[in-house]
Amino acid sequence: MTIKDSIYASEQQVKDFSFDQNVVEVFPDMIQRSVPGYATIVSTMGKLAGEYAQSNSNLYDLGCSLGAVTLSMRRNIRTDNCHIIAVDNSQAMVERCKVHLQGFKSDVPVTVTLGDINELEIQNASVVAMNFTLQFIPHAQRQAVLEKIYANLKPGGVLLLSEKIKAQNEQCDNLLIDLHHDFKRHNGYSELEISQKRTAIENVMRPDTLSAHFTRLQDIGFSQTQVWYQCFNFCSMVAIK
Ligand code: GEK
Repeated sequence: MTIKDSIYASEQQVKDFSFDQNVVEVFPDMIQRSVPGYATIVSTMGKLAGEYAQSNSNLYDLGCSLGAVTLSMRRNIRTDNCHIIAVDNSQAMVERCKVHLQGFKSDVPVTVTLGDINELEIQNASVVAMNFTLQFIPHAQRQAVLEKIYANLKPGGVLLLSEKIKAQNEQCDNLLIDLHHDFKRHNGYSELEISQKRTAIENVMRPDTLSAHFTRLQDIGFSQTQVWYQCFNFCSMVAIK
């Protein structure tokens, strides 16, 4: 059963957003009502993982939350001897993710690990998924995280990267933000909820522009980079080694 997100429904002293137990309880409803195209993004990341998974390799779901992308990748893997490693630095998320994954059967092994992506060792990867996670990593560490991913991806391997993005100028950025807030209104969030969530998230989630993403990915060495989904300020990319 999905529990409705009402975390910011009452007026409160807004603290910085964190992925704690309260968020875990409502997370499926929260992400689905807040991220345009979330279901499409998750299912397509699974399909892309199925295309690019190489036999005898690891697939990573970094910032896995409750394991939606892990499940989607697992459903699509057709090659032999693949192992999915799902990582999150929220203990509450990891615990719930383990329980959630037990509800589904598959021959593909999954390891769910509590850990910080900044310190994680990545090995022998054919697919690395970051579905709205890089945006929570401090700017100063993003380059190093992506360099580590690139260095440990097999040739032909892919990074599947979804991010909230910032537009190139203030006018366009406000336009995308307004459209996103309309989407949230349409999904039942009140003005108070929208504004308190915005305050909670602004210090912890810092989006980059699309061109900053592309420049960084190309500088690191990815040979192909492509946006395959965008709705308002939410976008999903694939970067091929
Ligand atoms: C989904 N991918 O449902 N190390 C590990 N995990 C982290 C770190 C870090 N340094 N920083 C943040 N996280 C999921 C949705 S949510 C996106 C991802 C959102 C984790 C954090 O604990 C949270 O679970 C996740 O990244 C981001 O497809 O809620 O907007």
